[in-house]
Amino acid sequence: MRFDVITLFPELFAPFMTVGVTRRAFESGQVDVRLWPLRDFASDNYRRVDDRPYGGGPGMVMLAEPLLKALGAVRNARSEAGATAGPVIHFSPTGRPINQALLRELAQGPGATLLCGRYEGIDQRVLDREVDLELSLGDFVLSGGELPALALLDGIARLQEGVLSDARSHEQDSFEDGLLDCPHYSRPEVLALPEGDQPVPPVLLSGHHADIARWRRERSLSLTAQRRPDLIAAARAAGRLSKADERYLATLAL
Ligand code: 9WO
Repeated sequence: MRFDVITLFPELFAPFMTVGVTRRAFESGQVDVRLWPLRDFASDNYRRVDDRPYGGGPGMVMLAEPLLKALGAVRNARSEAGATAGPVIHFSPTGRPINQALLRELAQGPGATLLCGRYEGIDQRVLDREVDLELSLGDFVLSGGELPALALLDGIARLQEGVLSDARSHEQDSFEDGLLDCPHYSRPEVLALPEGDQPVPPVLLSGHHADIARWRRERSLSLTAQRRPDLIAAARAAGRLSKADERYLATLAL
């Protein structure tokens, strides 16, 4: 699949796309990311891409014309390459919250065009005419849409075939049940600390795989019940909780 990213800061992308388990997906072209430096689409001699807002006030607005030119160039390039157009996505706290179900959908599609805002934002007429999907990482403000774009690309890259080992894909299957993850431990068995030693939960050293699986499930259930009761309700409504899960939840004092 192909992602076209329109941004004032294309140099932010390579550092994330050349490291870690997702590197393979980007370098193989499984997730083919094309960067479109917005300044290349400025029309005046100063390569201007922003101007003052009508109505006054602080800050600058991203000009419509360079953005429309860039979007046009992306559309042509995708069509020429035989790629499906795909949605144009803009990142904003007013957008729809990104979740794992949306990442799975996008990971199965043709990709998208990612529009990264800067300054006070993009001329509204561009958003009205061109944007299919506004996506949010949560209720906070950043200085640009590049980090949300990278978050989306990272989440999609790790869903590609062959990026995670078999064992980890199974782990991911268990996140398909929509619960928070259980805690993880590794060596040493006892961590010596000034405040007192911290042992690894003994069940994890027992070698009893069924007991370990049950312990992990119960840690997931109790953490999710405490922190995200909405996810417990959703898992229950979707029939993703077993009788054993329900019995365990009933023992929790909430
Ligand atoms: C900023 C903003 C603040 C309050 C209410 C709505 C808002 N929309 C935007 C916005 O779209 N800003 C543009 C992109 C330009 C300035 C930097 N941008 C941005 C995106 N800041 N924060 C985000 C963002 C995107 C997704 N999830 C969280 C924050």
